[in-house]
Amino acid sequence: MSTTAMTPQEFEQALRDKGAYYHIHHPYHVAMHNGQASKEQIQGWVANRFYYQINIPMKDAAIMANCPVRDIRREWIQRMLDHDGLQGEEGGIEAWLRLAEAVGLERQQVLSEELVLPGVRFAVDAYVNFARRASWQEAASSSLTELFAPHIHQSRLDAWPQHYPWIDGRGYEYFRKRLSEARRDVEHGLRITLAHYSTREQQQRMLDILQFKLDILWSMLDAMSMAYELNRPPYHSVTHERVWHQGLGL
Ligand code: AHQ
Repeated sequence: MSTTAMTPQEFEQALRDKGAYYHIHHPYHVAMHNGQASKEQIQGWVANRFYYQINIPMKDAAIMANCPVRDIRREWIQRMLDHDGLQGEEGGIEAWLRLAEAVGLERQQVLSEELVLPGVRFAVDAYVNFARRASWQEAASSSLTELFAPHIHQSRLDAWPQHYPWIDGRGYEYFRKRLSEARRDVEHGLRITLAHYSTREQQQRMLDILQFKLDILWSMLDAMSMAYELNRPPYHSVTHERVWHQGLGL
């Protein structure tokens, strides 16, 4: 393998080539896109992805806490505001709760985390804990799976209304909101990334970090596939009852 550092253009292309492993290609996502998902599978996805959404601001706060550079923090803080909202501006977490109601879920049940699968919780917690322990640059660059996010949000806006007329269209506001927010995030994340990783070894580490984040997104859908496609939810061989625990706040 070459030891010569990639040019910024080559490095960015190597990052974009990782799109081949993005969760848009996961069978669960493909089924939702093709109109083959049941109401329970859509609801399960929304309730489990809620746990990812409410952890994004804490992931970003961890990056902020580790970052001594004021100019970086002034830009990065916008991500937290995008999700937590501001007085009079609902934010992404509230918009996701509107999506939950639009697919027929009860707000309180989603907020309770009763439907969050262990595999989803482990994957999301791994992301937050990585952001707490890694350098702010490495944690910032791990958000670059969003290179591929505008496409996935647009694909839902294009396909879901026709396949799932039972979903209240007001719930799609979250996806519309992310189209521009993700593009802005990527522009900032790329600037940090292309400036930080200069040797070939460092660039390879960044590709490994991006694969780690791709694994997080992919394994979340694996857990949902077990529960909602294969009908093997946690402890299915022991009880028909839902077995869950309140988050430990670790
Ligand atoms: O809604 C998503 C979101 O707010 C974020 C923040 C960002 C990060 O900091 O890692 N990643 C991300 C993503 C969101 N939506 C996912 C989807 O499939 O709807 C995609 C995901 C990402 O690509 O990382």
